[in-house]
Amino acid sequence: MLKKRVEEVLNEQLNREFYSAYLYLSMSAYFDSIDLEGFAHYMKVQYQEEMAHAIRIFNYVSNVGGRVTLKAVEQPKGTWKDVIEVFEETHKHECFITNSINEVLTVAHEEHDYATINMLQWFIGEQVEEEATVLKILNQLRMIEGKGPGLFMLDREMGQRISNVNLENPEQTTN
Ligand code: OFO
Repeated sequence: MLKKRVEEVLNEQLNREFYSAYLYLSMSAYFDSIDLEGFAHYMKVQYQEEMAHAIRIFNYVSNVGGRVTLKAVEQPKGTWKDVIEVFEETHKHECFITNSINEVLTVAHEEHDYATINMLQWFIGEQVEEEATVLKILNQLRMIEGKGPGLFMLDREMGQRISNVNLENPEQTTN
C-alpha cells in the first residue's frame, strides 16, 4: 500500500511528465511553423517519450494500490525567439525535472518506501541522459550560432530520431 505522502508527490510528478509532453509538443508545433521539420520531428518523439514517463508512473501508482489523481495540465508557451532559445529552455526544464525526481526520491527515502525508491532509479538514469543529450544539441546550436547551412544540416540529423515508445508497455520504451 502506497503511503499518502508518496502518493501525493508521485501524482505531482505524473502531472509534470504530462506538462513536459505538452511543452515538447508545443515546441514541435513552433518548429513546424518555421519549417524546421527535423526539429519538429525530434520534439514529437520527445513528446511521446514524456507520455511514456507519465504512464510509467501512472501504472506504478495503480500497481502498488495507490490512487492516480489527474490534475489540469498547465498551458505551455507557444512561441520562441529562435531555435537556441528553445533548447536553452528545454535544458532548463530538464534540470527542473531532475530536481523534481530527486525530491520525490527524498520523500520515498523518508517514508522508507523501498519499492518507490527502486522504481525511481530508472528516472534518475534517464534524467542524466536527457540533460546530456539536450546540452549537446544546445552546444552544437551555439557553435553554428543557430543559423545558416549548419542549422540546415542539424535539422536533417534531428529528423533521423527514431521513436521506440510503447505506451501499452512504457517500461519497454527505450530511446
Ligand atoms: Fe520525463 O524526462 Fe524529460 O522531462
